Amino acid sequence: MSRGAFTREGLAAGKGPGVRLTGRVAVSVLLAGALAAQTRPAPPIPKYEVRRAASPISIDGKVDEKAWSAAEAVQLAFPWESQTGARQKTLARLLWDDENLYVSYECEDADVTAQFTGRDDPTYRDDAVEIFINPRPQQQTTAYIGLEMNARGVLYDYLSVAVTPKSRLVFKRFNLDGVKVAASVNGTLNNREDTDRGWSLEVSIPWANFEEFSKRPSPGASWSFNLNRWDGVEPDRRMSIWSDSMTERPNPHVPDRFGEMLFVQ
Ligand SMILES: [Ca+2]
Ligand SMILES: [Ca+2]
Ligand SMILES: [Ca+2]
Repeated sequence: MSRGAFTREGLAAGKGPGVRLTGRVAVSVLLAGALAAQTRPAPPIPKYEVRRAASPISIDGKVDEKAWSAAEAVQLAFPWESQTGARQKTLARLLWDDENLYVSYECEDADVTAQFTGRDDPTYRDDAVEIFINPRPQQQTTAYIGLEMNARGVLYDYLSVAVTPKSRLVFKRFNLDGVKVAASVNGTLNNREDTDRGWSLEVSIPWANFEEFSKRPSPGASWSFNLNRWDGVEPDRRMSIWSDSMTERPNPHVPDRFGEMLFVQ
């Protein structure tokens, strides 16, 4: 297979360790050990300034529009030493305009793999990139919207709501309206015998999806979010992340550790 672009419109994503699906909701129970005290020092909560897109972005999985060159690129880190997967670089960028929030990922990857093809499939078991968005950081019991997207551009989207300090409900039947996701593979998807170069992904999310949380952002508005990536095939998997969640085992679902999303002109 050669380089291909996969587009899904109206797709959604879920979560990794400690997730149990029960009927209408997925109950995410954070394992006690996952929140155990860490010996590594906690990095400061990072801040990302989301700039306005100065020109149109085509959601085709290729991060080559002129607008992207003005966005700050963040590189995901590898906090979990116990994992055995390759440490492959990821750059992520965000932009906004009057219609959408835009997110892009560029993933170096010598072996691009993704099996799931249906919306709300467990794409986090594939090569996948994720973003969790909390448009109302001042809320007491944190709810956020998750998007987990594999190298085919298949989306698992959900609403995650805290029910106790250590457990969350994951509503995967929540589907973002008008979301567009596309991935582009530079290599051969699911051919494990050759060496790939990587894959990239773009997503656009219309603002109306956040209206129960927050009015549309204007310059100076501050939301919170985190970015992460699952890479590799079991047993050699690895998670990388923007703001270290400070869990003992890989677990990005810690909204107290989300970074700041500051909207600027
Ligand atoms: Ca593009
Ligand atoms: Ca991979
Ligand atoms: Ca969904």
